[in-house]
Amino acid sequence: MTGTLRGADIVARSLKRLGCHCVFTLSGNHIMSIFDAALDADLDLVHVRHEAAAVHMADAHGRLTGEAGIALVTGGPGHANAVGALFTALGAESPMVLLSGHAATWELGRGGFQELRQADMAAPVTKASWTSSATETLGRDIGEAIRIAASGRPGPVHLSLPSDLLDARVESSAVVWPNWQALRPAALPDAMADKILAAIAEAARPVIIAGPQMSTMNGRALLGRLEAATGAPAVIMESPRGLADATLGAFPELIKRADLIVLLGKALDFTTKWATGAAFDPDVRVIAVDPDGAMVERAKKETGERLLAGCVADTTSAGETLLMRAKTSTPKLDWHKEARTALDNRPAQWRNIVSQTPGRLHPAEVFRALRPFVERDADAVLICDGGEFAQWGQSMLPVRRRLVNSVTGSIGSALSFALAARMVETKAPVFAVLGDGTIGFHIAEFETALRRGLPFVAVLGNDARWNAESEIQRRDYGANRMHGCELLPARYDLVIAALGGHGEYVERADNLPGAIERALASGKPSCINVMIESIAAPTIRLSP
Ligand SMILES: Cc1ncc(C[n+]2csc(CCOP(=O)(O)OP(=O)(O)O)c2C)c(N)n1
Ligand SMILES: [Mg+2]
Repeated sequence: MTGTLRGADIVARSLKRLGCHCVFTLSGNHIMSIFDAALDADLDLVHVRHEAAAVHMADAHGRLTGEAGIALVTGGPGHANAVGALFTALGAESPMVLLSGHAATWELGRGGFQELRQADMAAPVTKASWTSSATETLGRDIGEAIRIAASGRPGPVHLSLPSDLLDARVESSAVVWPNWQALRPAALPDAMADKILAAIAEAARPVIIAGPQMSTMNGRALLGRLEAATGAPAVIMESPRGLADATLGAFPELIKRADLIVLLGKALDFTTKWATGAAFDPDVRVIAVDPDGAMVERAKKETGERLLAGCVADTTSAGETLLMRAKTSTPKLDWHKEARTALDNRPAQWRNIVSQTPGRLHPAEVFRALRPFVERDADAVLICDGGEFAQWGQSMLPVRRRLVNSVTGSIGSALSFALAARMVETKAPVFAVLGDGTIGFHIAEFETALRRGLPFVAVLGNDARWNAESEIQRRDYGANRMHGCELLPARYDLVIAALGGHGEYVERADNLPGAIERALASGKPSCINVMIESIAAPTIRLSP
């Protein structure tokens, strides 16, 4: 006698079996059976205030742990709210799965409650997207979703779960449990690794560009070792600002001189300006190593004869193979030194730049004050989100663990990221640097953080405007045509205090260190509302 099992229990148990103990979720009719099943399966439901926030949290969990984060939302409107946030996870190459409740199979095509073509809707922003079709195979579907999310170039996967399949009971013996094993990574063949290393050795000015997937502590460490072994500066490109990402210092001047670019899991796209045109030496050669054959093909199409080699291989394993076989190559000391000088370059005047407006700080003043707090703990997590203000933070705060809103440039994820980061990192400080426009997207997640006892410090640059877009108006249409981007200089700190968190209001630079200290000491989710000047993001050049 084997007994029967309910679909929802199969889902909950499968998640547990696969090591997913925590699910970021928002309730809804279609998924209440899974909430019920979570009790017996001992799943921790972190319930949030907007479905997109659940996706952002699963995204942050995926990026920080390397293991798939799970978001669970209800069908129809819940799913629709969640989908936009998948774009961020896709751009960040983050392993995560969105599980959405779904109208019952018997309702489909008949105007069922919240019936929507959910899988079609999520398809463009996921690696795979489908609807489960039988109760018996729900577990297998979940295993498959997680496997796809974590394999090759990681990314989001969507699975819709019709409510009748979740409610149905099936014989336990008929259940197909997930049999998840990571796919063996596609290896970089030794001969190809040697060819790439030889090309790097022969090049005078090689640069290695890695994709967002490498933006983890392990990924950064691997790139650091590869750089040391080959003498080729290795950078991660994960910002929509592309070559002009302030994190990369005077990168445009460096890349223009490169004679070889090795793309290590970095898709040739708008951020790299397709390695073509005025930003590059017309003869620069390119090597593309990518988990996705389509990206190798794209590199061939974009660079033609200049593509020295292209190979499908998983990024981390390719990096490890290169490192293992790089031992004999000779580092290029001069080029490497020049490159590091460009990448680490920050204008000297940033050290003493001060605001010209009473009652408002310059962004550089904010990050000069924040830097010692970030540097206190090597495990600190930094989150940067929004427009111009956060760019200063990205540029001025060196950290090992950083989450940005991805090459998609989709703003609004910072608070959700901070909350999820605190669940992963229980000791070191978590700082979220964001703009006043951006905080509005998910400010209610402070309530989630308070309810769950998850402290972090949000450093809010309040210039009472969506400045990134204002700057575009100033540049393209003129200072007298700037409109539709102004906001109130609102007291977001009081909003957070009213929710029960810790709020600080700062108008003077000398008050900021004390405010940061108090926010950290409060042990609460905190918001330091810093009134700032509207200043464009920095651009960094070697010579002024
Ligand atoms: C989801 C989304 N909506 C809109 C935009 C366009 N956008 C990019 S930055 C920005 C302004 C951000 O304002 P704020 O957070 O106040 O930062 P600031 O630029 O003022 O420092 C906007 C509207 C976007 N990138 N993503
Ligand atoms: Mg702003």
